[in-house]
Amino acid sequence: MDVKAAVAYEPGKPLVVETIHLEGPQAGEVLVEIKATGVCHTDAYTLSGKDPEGLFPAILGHEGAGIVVEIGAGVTSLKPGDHVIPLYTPECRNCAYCLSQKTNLCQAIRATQGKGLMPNGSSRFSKNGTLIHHYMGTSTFANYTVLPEIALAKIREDAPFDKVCYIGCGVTTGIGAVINTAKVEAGANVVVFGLGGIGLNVIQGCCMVGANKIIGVDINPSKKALAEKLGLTHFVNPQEVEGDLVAHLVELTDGGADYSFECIGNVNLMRQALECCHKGWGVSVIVGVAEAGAEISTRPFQLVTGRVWKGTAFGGARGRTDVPKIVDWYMDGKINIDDLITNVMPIEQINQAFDLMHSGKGIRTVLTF
Ligand code: NAD
Ligand code: DAO
Ligand code: ZN
Repeated sequence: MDVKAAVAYEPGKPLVVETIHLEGPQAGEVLVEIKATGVCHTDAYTLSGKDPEGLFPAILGHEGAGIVVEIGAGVTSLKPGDHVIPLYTPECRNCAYCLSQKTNLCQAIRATQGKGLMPNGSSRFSKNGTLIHHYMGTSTFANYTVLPEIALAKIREDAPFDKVCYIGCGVTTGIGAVINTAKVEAGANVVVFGLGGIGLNVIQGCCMVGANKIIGVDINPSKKALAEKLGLTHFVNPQEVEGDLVAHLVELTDGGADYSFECIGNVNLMRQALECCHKGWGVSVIVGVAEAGAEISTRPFQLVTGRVWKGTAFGGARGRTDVPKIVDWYMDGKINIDDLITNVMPIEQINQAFDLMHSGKGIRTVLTF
């Protein structure tokens, strides 16, 4: 079938919105009509050419929501008409990783997903016979896309696509980092580095679990107001701190943070996030994705004296199980998504959406089809 897609032909070049060819779903696969998709920093990172796993040409996009149109042979958990959110971290419930119950990093289709292909090693996208790669197993910058059944979370039908698409990455990553990875408890003091599309969701997660002090660190003061609306108790602009930022944060938290989250992707800030944690028990979670080849460092004595360094992917969420629950939280008014979606525009304006993101204005742009 012909589909409308934003094609990334070359690193660093604008996306081209055009008609391309999409093959129907094969065994274990599902054809989905994408109704809305968010634009995330990870798409921009891959488009920049800095992502060592980035493949071109490709259909980027991993934060979508849509409707099942057709199912391939053997698909049992979904039917045409179901509303779904694509999962870049699938959940097969059958591989050693899923069965371990210790991680959300399902490996069932990892090898082919990383090569921009469907599990049988081929792509469903092409243009004039030339292969176009899938991306993160999702490729939501197209009005129709094909995904493995295990990479789709079925959600309720009254949830608005142009809001809940954000649960496909940012919301789940931020809230999940708090609930699943750090397991922040009521009364905890928390420091969040970076108050963007991820960090703001860490704040709402902290607020949900009843954290005490929720301290946000950001060089952009325009992030303060929305962060406060979501539960931030203290805003720290490092450029206005006299002296050492870590010492300032330790003082603010009466001896160190119980939990900290790095939501920027900067290895120097990852170190500060660890070192502002409380001696003996403070846990620091790395959420931001640093540039390929970057390395973190600290004095080992930081760990010897009880601080713990962790990381999280997709907030530790098991997508098919957890995403429908997060959609319910939104529909029940327990989490705020509306205020974080600062721009909605048609897919034709996708390059403007990337420009907006790079400008630091707004939080999330959602594209509609
Ligand atoms: P964003 O650009 O919306 O937010 C980043 C924030 O950091 C901005 O508010 C910016 O002002 C602030 N900032 C930048 N440099 C700073 C500095 N030196 N000191 C203090 N603040 C600074 O980005 P985002 O969408 O929130 O994504 C954050 C990171 O999370 C990215 O690296 C992204 O790739 C990553 N990410 C990780 C996962 C995961 O599963 N681990 C999922 C999605 C995104
Ligand atoms: O190796 O099993 C694996 C999974 C690797 C991908 C995990 C995703 C990490 C988060 C990247 C940012 C997502 C937008
Ligand atoms: Zn699995």
